[in-house]
Amino acid sequence: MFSSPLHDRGVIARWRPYLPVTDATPVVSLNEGSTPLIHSPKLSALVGRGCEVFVKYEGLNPTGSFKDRGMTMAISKAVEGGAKAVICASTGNTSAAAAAYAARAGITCIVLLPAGKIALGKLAQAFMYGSKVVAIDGNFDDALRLVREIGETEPIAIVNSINPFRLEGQKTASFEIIDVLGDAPDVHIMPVGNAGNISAYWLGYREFHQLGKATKLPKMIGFQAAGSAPIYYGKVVENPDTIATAIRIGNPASWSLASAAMKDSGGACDIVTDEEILAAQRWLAANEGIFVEPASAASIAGLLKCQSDRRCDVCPMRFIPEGSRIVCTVTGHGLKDPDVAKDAIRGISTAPAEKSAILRLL
Ligand code: AN7
Repeated sequence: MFSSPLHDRGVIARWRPYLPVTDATPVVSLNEGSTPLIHSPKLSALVGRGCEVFVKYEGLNPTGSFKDRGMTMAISKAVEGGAKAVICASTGNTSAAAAAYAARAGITCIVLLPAGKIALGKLAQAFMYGSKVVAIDGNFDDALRLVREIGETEPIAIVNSINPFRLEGQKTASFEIIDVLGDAPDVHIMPVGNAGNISAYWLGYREFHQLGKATKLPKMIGFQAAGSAPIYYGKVVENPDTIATAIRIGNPASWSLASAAMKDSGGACDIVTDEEILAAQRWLAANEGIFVEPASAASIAGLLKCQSDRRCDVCPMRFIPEGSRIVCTVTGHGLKDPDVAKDAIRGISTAPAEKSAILRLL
């Protein structure tokens, strides 16, 4: 199977033949991608029935989320097109990636954020990477609408996932999974917010399948947060709400592409509650040593919901078939959102600086 010595030079270097770039494209990269696909024995045991579960740990990208894969493409193409400034709306991770890659390219980055709803680590990134930050009195959907309006009249390139180069970059995660497993998995589970990423994975899986690099296509199962689940409910959510602020989105831009991915693959769109998300986040950190942000834990919460002893009303599969290879994408690093970990920190024990006192506490 395909193995490349370019894996440490970023997704454009590694996957160049499959991306819309030419020799004239100035590659703006932070060596993103080639993230680990970690086998999870405990999740495999939980699912049972001979299934094997792997976690695609996208939090290990340069800015701590999968957005870097799309942003290396979007910023490279923006610079190729002569852009001096880029703009995005974001729930935090897109803006972190846009700010970092724009800094690398030496161009201006403007980010519109829903005020008060951005995890602390992501807000810190937007400022540290030197972007112009505007917090709007509205939610992500309002911010994206404003970005579209600004893009119509101003000479500023939009780097949200409505920019098709974003999905092109993000599809490389599927290529990497096929590269490691030697084939596509049977089932792929991931969180859905603005719905670009699941659309991009499906693009990547289909492309490698058509090229004969995979013998099958996975069933794509997307999980939305119960309070922000427009695709699941089939209607725009005016006031989306969830602890998983990354996917607090009521009117996803890639709605139809994502719906097609889930339907055409024989998968499904389902929901997980905030309680299920937080429990899965803690479980994954404490049992597999993988700390992810709440939105990412929606994948794991979703997998637990798909577990073999619970018949699913939503999914045409009803059960995950015996012996399935399952990949869960965990999209962002746990350190992005330190505030949600505060409850865990509250249990801290204090002791005088003496060995005996410490041993008494253990
Ligand atoms: C950690 O940063 O939409 O379904 O503005 O940050 O492709 O939107 C983030 C989305 C999942 C959902 N996990 O992906 C943004 C933004 C994390 C995320 C998603 C996001 P999409």
